[in-house]
Amino acid sequence: MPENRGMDSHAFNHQLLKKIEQWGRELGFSQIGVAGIDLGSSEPSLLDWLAKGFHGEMGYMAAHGLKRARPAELLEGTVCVITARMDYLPKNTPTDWREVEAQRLAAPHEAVISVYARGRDYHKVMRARLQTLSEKLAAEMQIIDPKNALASRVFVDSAPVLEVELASRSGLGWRGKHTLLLNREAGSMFFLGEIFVNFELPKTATQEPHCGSCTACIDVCPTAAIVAPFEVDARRCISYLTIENKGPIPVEFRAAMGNRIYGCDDCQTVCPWNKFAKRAVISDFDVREGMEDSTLLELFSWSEEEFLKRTEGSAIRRIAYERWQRNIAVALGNQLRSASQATSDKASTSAIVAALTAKRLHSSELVIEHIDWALAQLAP
Ligand code: B12
Ligand code: SF4
Ligand code: SF4
Repeated sequence: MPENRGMDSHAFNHQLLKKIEQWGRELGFSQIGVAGIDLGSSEPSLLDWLAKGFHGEMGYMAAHGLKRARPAELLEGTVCVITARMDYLPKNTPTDWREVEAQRLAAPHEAVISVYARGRDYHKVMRARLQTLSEKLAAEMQIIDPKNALASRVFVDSAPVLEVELASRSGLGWRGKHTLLLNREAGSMFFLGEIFVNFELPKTATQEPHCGSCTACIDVCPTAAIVAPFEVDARRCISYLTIENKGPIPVEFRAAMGNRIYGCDDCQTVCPWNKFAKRAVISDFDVREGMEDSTLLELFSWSEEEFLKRTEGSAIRRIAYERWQRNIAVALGNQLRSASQATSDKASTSAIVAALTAKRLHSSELVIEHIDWALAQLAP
């Protein structure tokens, strides 16, 4: 605990928290909280989730064992965690965006990329801003007491941290039945990040849950991935299938993917609390060209070079060109099925068949298998 020139430590820590909140706002964060480090009550359900194999190929989820629920084992000396959330709806999002997203999903030729991935990669944005926040804090601590250095570490979506749990314990919202964090004023369209620190701050109050008897997210999920309230089998989730899964997409989920080619927002767009979802205050999440309102055929025509150019600084680049093509091939198969069933849409049918057949000549085995599946969707 830094010495504080006569002020009692309680008042001092409150004042410091107010400063952190102020810096947070200046850096584009929507809310700051503080959580303790005892996540012991989450350990059984984390272990249960892993034991059921719900993490699929995400080996890193199991690799850290219970360190994930024990912040002080991840960074020695951690006594509390500063949590932050950042709203990410792009600035130009229309008021009726949930209907607009539903219309996109209903138009089989459209390429649907999850809203969070249409702008700059949030890992980069959040990490850089949390790092700045942490540096401001370190400088402040130095002024107060040069003998007490801040030891801290910044996390954004880092596998070893139970982010939703920390955020919910620090009052940034409550955990919805889809397992994501929800907030009365902001829905769930925000990212989470944390700073682990080696000094005490006043813990912020938790929020009451407000899901009530609603089950909209569970009912809407195209692949029944929310196997029970608060429990997602990642292996069934379209977000996992299109982003994390490196191999073939299991055939049983391909039709349900529809035209979703990167991530999925269904359980969030249907959530009544997302009426209150907020636009980002920074421009990093502005939609990049091609990431909204493109057709599947347009995106499928990108060469690897074009893919790399267009996805520079975007989270989409993480899946690389092969998985990008794999995902679009599946969505094109779904478009082909609906176009070939509608007798009036002969032009689309032949354009899709031509694009798939041409790409097949220069693709990897993985992509070829998905192209063959797509071609087989042509109604007789
Ligand atoms: C792995 C991961 C995924 C996996 C698994 C998701 C999942 N629900 O577990 C996949 C790839 C599917 C995924 C998808 C998405 N993700 Co993700 N993901 C993560 C990551 C890295 C870890 C989550 C985790 O630890 N899961 C493991 C399980 C055990 O943890 P849990 O769900 O928190 O489980 C707890 C409770 O559910 C409870 N529990 C478990 N079983 C049971 C059973 C009962 C009966 C009860 C009562 C409770 C209970 O106890 C568990 C332990 O606390 C976090 C970042 C992080 N480091 O935390 C981001 C994170 C959760 N993801 C995020 C996002 C945005 C998404 C997507 C919306 C992206 C998209 N649009 O495609 C989707 C949403 C899918 C969904 N409904 O979850 C954001 C969520 C922000 C928010 N507002 O909450 C995070 C926090 C990343 C970030 N830094 O912003 N994700
Ligand atoms: S992101 Fe999509 S597939 Fe995953 S749980 Fe939500 S609705 Fe289901
Ligand atoms: S859709 Fe309903 S049950 Fe699901 S998170 Fe939102 S309020 Fe909760």
